[in-house]
Amino acid sequence: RVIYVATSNMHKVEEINAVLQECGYRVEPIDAPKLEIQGDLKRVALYAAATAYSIVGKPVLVEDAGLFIEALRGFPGPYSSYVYKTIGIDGILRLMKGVDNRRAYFYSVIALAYGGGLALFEGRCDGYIADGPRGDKGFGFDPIFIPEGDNRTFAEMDVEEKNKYSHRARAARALCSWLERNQQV
Ligand code: ITT
Ligand code: NA
Repeated sequence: RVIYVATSNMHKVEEINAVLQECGYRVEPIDAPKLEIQGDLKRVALYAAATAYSIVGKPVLVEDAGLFIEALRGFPGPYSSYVYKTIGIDGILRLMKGVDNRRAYFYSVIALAYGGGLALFEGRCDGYIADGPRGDKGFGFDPIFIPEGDNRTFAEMDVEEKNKYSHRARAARALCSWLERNQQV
């Protein structure tokens, strides 16, 4: 069974599919506009999913995520996409220079729009900002994020390993168990 996903990020598609195959679904990217409004992740995802559903008329999901750094009071948070494209990993490392508290978390919301309405799923992964970038897998801030319980960065892990910890995999697992109980999607 197929659920569409409004995203331009193929890493997300791969990560979500690795989880959804366990409940007999897969996502397929469509190029419905995921309006790049920024702000509260839940509201952005719900709004984008509803908009995409009004265009495609079939079950569609939107995943929105961000990196929240404790010492920076949650920055870049909902602005992660913009911050990644502007100051990037180097900029974050500069802001964190000499900062002892390296605690951070990734947070993901998945909004699903279907004939029955909207559903929302969340996942969180706690961890630390590395002292420098390591690894070349994954995307975004993966080279500087170390999940709790490991000492490698996400960029040093394969998709299956990252999915043991990641915010997105946790949200996708919540979606999976919901799908198993809601066969109308
Ligand atoms: P969409 O097309 O789905 O919007 P995106 O890459 O812009 O893809 P988001 O807006 O959800 O994704 O994510 C905002 C930023 O947060 C993203 O550009 C990354 O820099 C960062 N990010 C989110 N999830 C991440 C992950 O699993 N690993 C590393 N960085 C991540
Ligand atoms: Na985005």
